[in-house]
Amino acid sequence: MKLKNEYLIRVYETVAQRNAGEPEFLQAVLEVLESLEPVVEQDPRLEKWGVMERIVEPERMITFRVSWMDDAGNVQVNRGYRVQFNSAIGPYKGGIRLHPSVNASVIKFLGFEQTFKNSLTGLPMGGGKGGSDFDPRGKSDAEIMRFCQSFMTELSKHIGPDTDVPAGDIGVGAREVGYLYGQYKRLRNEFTGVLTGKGRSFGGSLIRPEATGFGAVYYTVEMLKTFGEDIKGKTFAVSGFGNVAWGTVKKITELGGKVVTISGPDGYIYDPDGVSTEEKINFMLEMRASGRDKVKDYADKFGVQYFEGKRPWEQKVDVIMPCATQNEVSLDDAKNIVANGVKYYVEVSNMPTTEEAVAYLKENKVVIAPSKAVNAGGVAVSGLEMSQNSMRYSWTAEEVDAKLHQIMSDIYKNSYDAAKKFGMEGDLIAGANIAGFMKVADAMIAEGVAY
Ligand code: 2IT
Repeated sequence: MKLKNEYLIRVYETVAQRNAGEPEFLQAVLEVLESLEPVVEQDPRLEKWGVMERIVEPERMITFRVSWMDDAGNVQVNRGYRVQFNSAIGPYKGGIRLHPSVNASVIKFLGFEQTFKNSLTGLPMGGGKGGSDFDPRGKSDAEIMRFCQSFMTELSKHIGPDTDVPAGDIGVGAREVGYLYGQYKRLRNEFTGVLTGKGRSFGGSLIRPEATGFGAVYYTVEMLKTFGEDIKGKTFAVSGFGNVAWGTVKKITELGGKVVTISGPDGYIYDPDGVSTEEKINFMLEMRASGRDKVKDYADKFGVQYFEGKRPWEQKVDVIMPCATQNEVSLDDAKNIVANGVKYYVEVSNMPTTEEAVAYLKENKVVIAPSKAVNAGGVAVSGLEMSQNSMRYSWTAEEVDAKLHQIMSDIYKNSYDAAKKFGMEGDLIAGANIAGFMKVADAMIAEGVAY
């Protein structure tokens, strides 16, 4: 632990004790506290008003049983979660993740990160996250629907358009949001913007499916500008083939970059011509819809190399963009990245880098762009979906895309400036943490010690 400030050490020790056995949550908290050290030293209000010990403790955490019946008539039981982490600047907002790896630690790390990310967008959204250890892989459409209905039956008691607005995340796309929304409406008899990422016909925003990936690339373009570089002609290693990877690949290709890898839980593919034709990019959607979760299907279809059980970080490229899940880049991967002379490392999935890997990349002067800034475009367009729902109106794709673009440029600039202000110019991780934090902290002080 690199913390030196006594107050922060005390705060972290309490968090570590209170959340023992939750490594992802502690990892996310420690990274933020380390970045905030210079801020805490300069601003005595933070200790006086207990901002740090409050901000690391969720306002509320709901855990519930989700029972549902599978197609064979067997009763299945999963565990559901919703963490309502921080409401200082707006209603709780954040996705629902359906994946066997979901547990309290994962949900809390995501909710904690979401608080700062949502603040960075400049839109009035607090931090929340939810999910279940339900595994959508191999489930029928009817099973997915029954699960979503059961999950929402409990969740509906805790959310609302001015209280908490869930959305998608890993394992939750338009289909699942539709089932969740339908059940909420049936229980409440209210047509409101209680979820985002909805289908177009019932209040979804244009560009929401593309938003996370597009936003990540807009951020990357701004970052490259700082170094006098252009995205055109650059090669990219991307992981995953889900919604986020898809939007990222689509926008990189459109702007003249070339993505040479995508991956799945089974391994990765290397496509020297780039995942760049419409057919190839659309095939990512087909692989996702198939529910097989195998990127080998891409290699079989397009006759490219497939690396079973490996991750793409061993390939020599200009820019690395992990788009799959947390801690998908280890110290060994970081060593490969440095050995290959990669200069830019852009996190797109939430907290994709282990602590040791971040430290190694930093030591070796790789430019690191942090996920809570880079992937904020997804929740930003969710925020715009909330605005449109409140107005009972919808913007054109061009209007939403222009707002997304502006938000991402502002996030880059605000992060860059915040780091510079505290003597850490070029540290985009610290910059994002500081810029996201300040707004939430100011609101928490202004609103008094209530939560
Ligand atoms: O991690 C994320 O920011 C999301 N899964 C999107 C959350 C949202 O409310 O759109």
